[in-house]
Amino acid sequence: MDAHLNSLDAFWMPFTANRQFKAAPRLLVAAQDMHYTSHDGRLILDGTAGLWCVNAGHCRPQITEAIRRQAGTMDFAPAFQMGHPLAFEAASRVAALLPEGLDHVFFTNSGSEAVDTALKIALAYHRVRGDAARTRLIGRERGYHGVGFGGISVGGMVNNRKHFGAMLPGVDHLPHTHDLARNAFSRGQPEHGAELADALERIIALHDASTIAAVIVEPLAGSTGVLVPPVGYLQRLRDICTKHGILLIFDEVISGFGRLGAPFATELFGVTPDMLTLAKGITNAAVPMGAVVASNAVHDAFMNGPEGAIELFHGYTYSSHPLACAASIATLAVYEEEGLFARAASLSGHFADAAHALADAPHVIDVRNLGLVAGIELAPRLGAPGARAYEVFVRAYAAGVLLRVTGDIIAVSPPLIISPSQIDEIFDTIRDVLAEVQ
Ligand code: PXG
Ligand code: PLP
Repeated sequence: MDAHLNSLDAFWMPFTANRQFKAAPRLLVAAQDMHYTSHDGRLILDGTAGLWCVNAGHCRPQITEAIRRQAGTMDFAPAFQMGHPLAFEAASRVAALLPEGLDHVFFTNSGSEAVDTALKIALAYHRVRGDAARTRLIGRERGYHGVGFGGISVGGMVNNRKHFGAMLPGVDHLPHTHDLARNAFSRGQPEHGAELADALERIIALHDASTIAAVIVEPLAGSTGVLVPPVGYLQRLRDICTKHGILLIFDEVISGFGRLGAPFATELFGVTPDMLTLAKGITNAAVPMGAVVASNAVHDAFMNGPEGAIELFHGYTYSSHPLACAASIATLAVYEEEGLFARAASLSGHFADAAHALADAPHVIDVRNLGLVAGIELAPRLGAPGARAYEVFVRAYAAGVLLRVTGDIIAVSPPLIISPSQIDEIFDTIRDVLAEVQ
């Protein structure tokens, strides 16, 4: 076909109402620190850190320079039976941010690939230990683990699953922890719901522990509307998994890298999984990258057998891509030099106050928060679920603030460099917009 460079037709957009968008496009053309610039020249305050990923703010010179430098030094190096120094350095630096014993990092290019990788490692782990009957995987309702076949199988978002057939066999789901009747307007962790973890015991009683490989959950569920774990829930999952020899995987693609006011959710909650999955903030989103961090016990189980044997038959062309490694090393340095995880913690009180001030705004049925994440749930319009929140999103963008909505829930997750007055600007804009929508 002829190339019509200004046509919007060729790009099939992900997770987008393509026809609606192309009729009234919203294009971003530049970004710096807390702001995007739109194609019509407006500054847009970034209330979502891109898609929960630009934790240090946009176009930070230290990160941009590291990528530029690496692009001119070595564009690509194969990672299969070859190595390059930045891959080892990036892995060491990521491991150093995590609790003792989570010391081994496998690189991918996205969160979805990280999830599929972690599930494959879990299956292979049991097999290399002679426990090959452990093949069952347990996810959770309202979980989001990306869009690979593994991720949608253990995930719990109906629309992401129902179009795609049978997916992986042998998957069960825990109940989600969202409970407005008991926990609406909780500040921080909700009080009720630790007992929902006991559903795992019932799944185990049904199938027998000897058939179950792993449980995967987001410590804080982001995509499905900011579901904060009830007090005691994650520890109870950990205890049950430990008791039955089941691996526990925390998907920290969103909760990692300071989002919750700690380096990772595992540290914030004091619960240590056997593996965790990372992406997004690992490079400040400047170059795509994901990772699986494995416990020493998981990793070491593979390091038996003949020395010349490949231990894990898995990897991507772009695992540990040099530009991603350079971006990650620079990103972690910015986080550390600017104390951004501690900054997120110190801003979280003001952020919570600003979010909860919306409790009496029109349509609001819940406000919940943790660290620098807030979910504001709206009553759905009769017969049109999601329509009200979508209108809030469109109007807020017109008013100069980028939000993210899922169903009728507004999610706020700004870069960790945000100022208190910018926090106010986001929530004031939401309040103004809520007063306008029907
Ligand atoms: N796990 C979790 C917990 C995630 O949040 C993924 C895996 C997949 O990562 P990739 O890099 O393959 O997209 C995610 C991604 C949103 C939104 O606004 C959330 C994500 C991605 C895009 C939009 O809710 N989370
Ligand atoms: N498809 C074909 C035909 C390939 O050759 C490869 C990799 O060599 C892939 C898919 C996988 O691509 P990637 O390693 O980027 O995930």
